[in-house]
Amino acid sequence: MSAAAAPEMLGPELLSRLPTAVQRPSYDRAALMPGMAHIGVGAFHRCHQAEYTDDLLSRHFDRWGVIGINIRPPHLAETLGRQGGLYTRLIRQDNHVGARIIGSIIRVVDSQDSAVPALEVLASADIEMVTMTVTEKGYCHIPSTGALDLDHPDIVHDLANPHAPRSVPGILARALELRRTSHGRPVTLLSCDNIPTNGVILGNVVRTIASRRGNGLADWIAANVAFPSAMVDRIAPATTQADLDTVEQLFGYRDAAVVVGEPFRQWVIEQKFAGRVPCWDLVGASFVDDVTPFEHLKMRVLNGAQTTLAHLGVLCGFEHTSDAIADPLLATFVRRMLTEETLPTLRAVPGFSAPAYIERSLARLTNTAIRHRNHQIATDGSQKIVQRLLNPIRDRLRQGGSIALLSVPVAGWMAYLIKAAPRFGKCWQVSDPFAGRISALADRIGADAKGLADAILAIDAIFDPSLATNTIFRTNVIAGLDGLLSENPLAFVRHACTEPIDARLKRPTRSA
Ligand code: CS2
Repeated sequence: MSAAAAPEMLGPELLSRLPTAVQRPSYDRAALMPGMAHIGVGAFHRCHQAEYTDDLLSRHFDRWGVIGINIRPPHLAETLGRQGGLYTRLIRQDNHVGARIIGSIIRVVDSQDSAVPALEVLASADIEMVTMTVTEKGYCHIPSTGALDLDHPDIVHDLANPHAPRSVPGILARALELRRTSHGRPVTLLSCDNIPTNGVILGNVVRTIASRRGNGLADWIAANVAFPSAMVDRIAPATTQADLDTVEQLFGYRDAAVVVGEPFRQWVIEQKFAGRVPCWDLVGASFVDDVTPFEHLKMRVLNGAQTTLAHLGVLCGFEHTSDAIADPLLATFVRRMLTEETLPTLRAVPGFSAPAYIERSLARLTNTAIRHRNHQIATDGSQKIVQRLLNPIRDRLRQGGSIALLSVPVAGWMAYLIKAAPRFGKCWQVSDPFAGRISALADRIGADAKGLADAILAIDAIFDPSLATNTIFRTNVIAGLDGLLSENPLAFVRHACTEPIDARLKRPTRSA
C-alpha cells in the first residue's frame, strides 16, 4: 500500500497484504460451505458468535460457514458483500487496540422488504443451526409473561398471512413449515438475546404460531427442532465513524463493517440440540445442562449494572457507561445495589464466585475505550427491566430482604421515559415500544410521582400485578421517582446510598 494512494478497501485480495499487526483467518475461506444461519447481523453478532465460529474454523476445519440474514435495518448485504464477507473486529481496552479479520460469514442476505430471501436460507437443507440476535423486542412476547403477544401488529399480520411473514416468530414458523415439506431435516434454533430463558421463550412464540396453522407443524417441530437457551456476553456498542477512522489510521485500509468489543467474552449454551452442532465448546464456549444460574448472574449483575448506570447516567448528565461509573457516587450506588440486594438472589454457579463476578463486571464497565452510550443501553428499557431488575426484586421480596436500592433504577427507567415527554421538556429522544404510552401518561399526570408511578406500574405487560401491587415495591418506586425527577437526581442517589431506608421512605414526596 503506497502512502500516497487512497487506502484500499478490505476484501479477500487485501488479506495477504495486511499489516502483520492485523490477525487474519488461518483457514481456506474459499472452501467454506454454508452450515448455519444467523438472523440479526449487528455489532454484537460480529463481535461474538461470528468470532467463536472463526476460532472454530481455525482449529477444526468444518463446513460451518455462516449466512447472515438481516430482516431489520441496516441493509448489510452490499457493505459486507463488497468486502467478501470480511470485516475487522477491534478489541479495545483503554489504550490498547487489537485487530483481527473475521472470516466466518460467507454472505449476508437483506430480507427487510420481503421474507423470501430469509426463508430461502432458513429452509435450506445445508442449514442445521440458526443463531439469532434480534433484540429483546424481536420475539414479540409479553415481557412480564413470556407469552406471544397476539395483539402485536406483526403477529396479527403473520397469523393472517403465514406465507409472507414479517416477525421473527412468523418467519421461523414458516421456515420450519418449508423444511418439513421439502427435506424434513432437523434444526437447532439458538437464541442469543438477553431475555430470560431465551430458548423457552423462542420455543413458545414459534410453537404458538405453528399450532395455529393446524396442519401438524407443531408436532413436527416437537420432534425435529431444538430451542436451547444460551447466555451470551461481550460488550460491543454500536460502531461509530471514529471506529472506522481508527482502522484506517492505525492499519491503513478501509472497512465499512468494523466492530469494536471489550476483551471479555463468554457463551454458555444449553446442550439440547437437533442435528449437528458446531463444536464451539472447543473454542471457549460452555455446553451445560442448565443455563439459568449463568443467565441470572449475567443479566442481573452485568446487564443490571449497565441498565442502572444508563438511566441514572442520562438523568445525571453522563454520556457513556464509563463516564457514569467514573462518578464516585454512581459507582458506590451500583456496587452496593449488586452486593447487598442482587447477590443474595443469585444461584450458585460451580467455579464462579459471585462477589468476584460482580467486581469483574464493574471493572469491565470502567473501560474508557468502549464508548457505550447510555442512550443505547436505555433503548427498549421496557423489554430489559424484567430480567435485569424486576426478577431480582421479586426474589428479594420473597426472601424478605430490602429492595430499596434495586427499586431506584426501576424509577430511573420511568424517569428516563417521563422526561422525554413534551410536558417535561422533551429532554431527549427515546426509543422504546412503551415510550408513547408513558409520554401520554406523563403529559396527562404531570409532576406527581405517586400518580405517575401508579399509572406506569399498572402496565401489566411489564409489571405483573402481584409485583405492581406490592406495597414495599410501590413505596420504594414512588420515593425513587420523586427523587429522580427532582432538580438534583445525584442528590437523591446520595441519599439512597447513605440514608437509612426507613428515614428515606418517611420523607414527604414532592407535591405535584
Ligand atoms: C446492553 C447489552 O444494550 C444493552 O442492552 O446492556 O447489549 C450488553 O452490552 C451485552 O449484553 C453484554 O454482553
